[in-house]
Amino acid sequence: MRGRVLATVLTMALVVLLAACGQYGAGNSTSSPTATPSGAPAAQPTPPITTERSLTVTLGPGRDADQSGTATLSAKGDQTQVVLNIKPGPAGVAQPSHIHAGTCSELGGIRYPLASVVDGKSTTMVGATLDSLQRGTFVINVHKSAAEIGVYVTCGAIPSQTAGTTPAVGSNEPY
Ligand SMILES: [Cu+2]
Repeated sequence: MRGRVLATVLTMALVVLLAACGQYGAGNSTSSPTATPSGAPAAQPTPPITTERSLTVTLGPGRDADQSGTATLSAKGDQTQVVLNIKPGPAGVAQPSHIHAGTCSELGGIRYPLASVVDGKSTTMVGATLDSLQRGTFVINVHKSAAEIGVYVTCGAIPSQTAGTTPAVGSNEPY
């Protein structure tokens, strides 16, 4: 008799406990899907600068307008800093600029986007070595505005590196 009462009490206690646990669990079940950032460029730690090589590219008149100037490319470890300094366009207007494959007369696809030029200036860290930028046939091209992307205002070719006397243009293109 006494044992049965105890068993009943224990059973009820267990039920209460389970119910409490269930409620507690339900109240706390915050199923937050951990969104993994995709597509965001991984912030690369600044590598030690082993080579301080830089070169200046002359940006001539574009196909449709003339905001000529210069681009300075500086090797920064496995990145390249690209600083554009061209004739300013309309004040405050962002002018899209890119490193394109191809030549200024035959522009290819965008290889690396650059920070839009504003008031003639733009600075970008490109995730490619200066060496690799010089192994292909690349140009820097600036557009009039986002709305008038088809209007080219300045362009200049990144000089290709030549191994020995034979220009190996595009032969080592890793992309
Ligand atoms: Cu472009």
